[in-house]
Amino acid sequence: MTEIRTNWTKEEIAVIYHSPLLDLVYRAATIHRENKDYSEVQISSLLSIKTGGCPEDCSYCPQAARYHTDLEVQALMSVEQVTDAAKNAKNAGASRLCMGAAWREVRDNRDFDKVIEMVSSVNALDMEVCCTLGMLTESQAQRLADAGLYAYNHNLDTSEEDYKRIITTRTYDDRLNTIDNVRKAKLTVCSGGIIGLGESVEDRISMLKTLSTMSKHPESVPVNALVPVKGTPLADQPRVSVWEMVRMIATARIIMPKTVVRLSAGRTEMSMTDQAFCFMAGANSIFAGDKLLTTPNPSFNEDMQMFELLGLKPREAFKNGRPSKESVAV
Ligand code: SAM
Ligand code: DTB
Ligand code: SF4
Repeated sequence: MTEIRTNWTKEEIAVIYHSPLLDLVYRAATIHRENKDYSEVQISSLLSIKTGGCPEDCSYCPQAARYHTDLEVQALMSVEQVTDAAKNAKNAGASRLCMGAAWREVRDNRDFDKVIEMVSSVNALDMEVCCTLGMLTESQAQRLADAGLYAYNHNLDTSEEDYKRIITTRTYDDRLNTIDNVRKAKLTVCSGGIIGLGESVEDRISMLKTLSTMSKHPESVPVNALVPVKGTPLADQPRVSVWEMVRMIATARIIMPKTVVRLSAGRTEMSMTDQAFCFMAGANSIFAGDKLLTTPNPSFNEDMQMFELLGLKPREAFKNGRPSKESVAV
């Protein structure tokens, strides 16, 4: 078994990232096969439970109130609506539902009480429940855990050095602090980033270093390609090439061998061959369903055809135990 290291240096990560592409993919694929059932892919379904009107200034995000995007703002959904959506996602083959809210942070109010009910009700369907609600205190993380939450998503998005260029309304330390609070509540951590924001390769390596030197690696690392949205400051960013996605995924796989690496936003622009390369490089999770939070995603049917063609199979829920057990793996 591959050793799990939390002392990676930027230099070591850079050597891996810049190695000849096919060597990189071969090494990542080898590690993937040693550590995981490489044909199993976790399917998460995303649901935007509260859309738009966010006070933050994340320059990639269509949901920030200050940018003029064509987004329809929607108040918090009802518990019934969320439960119905979760049943549909489960029937379509998703083992995890990730509920996203366009909030800066969670507040201890009636809306949070409602989210707690949503978590219990989706958990009762035997699905892994994930939330991404912005910043959290330790006691809020604990309340979510008590309600049956499995994972909390909180992305670093880019490097610490590059953060202020992308977001000014919060700091990198705010982000790391929430991730700590999530860990203290014994939830699993889902944290990754976006490529194509105009960052340098050094920024990508720096973000990978932050993730891979956490005292425990995140159980999932989403790798998003920027979906440029009209009205946001990053609307005119060129799309990243698939080879950059492959390099990010393969490097993440090599330095965090047990982590679920999610090929996240940006799949509508990728061919099946492109995606096959990402799976070869160690990606073992996707977001499935026609929509991410607010932007399009390939349909379930297309994805199932791709799985069939590539010989991949959806991973069942709670394969590594429930969070109430002491040692939850990924
Ligand atoms: N408001 C919460 C927060 O920021 O943590 C949760 C929702 S937020 C939309 C979740 C993540 O979506 C962001 O951290 C970012 O990584 C990703 N995201 C948002 N807009 C994106 C875009 N246009 N392209 C790719 N990823 C995006
Ligand atoms: C993650 O890393 N990517 C997802 C999820 N975590 C919450 C969100 C992608 C959002 C893409 C833009 C949108 O659809 O609004
Ligand atoms: Fe708000 Fe999250 Fe979008 Fe930032 S990424 S504007 S915090 S919804």
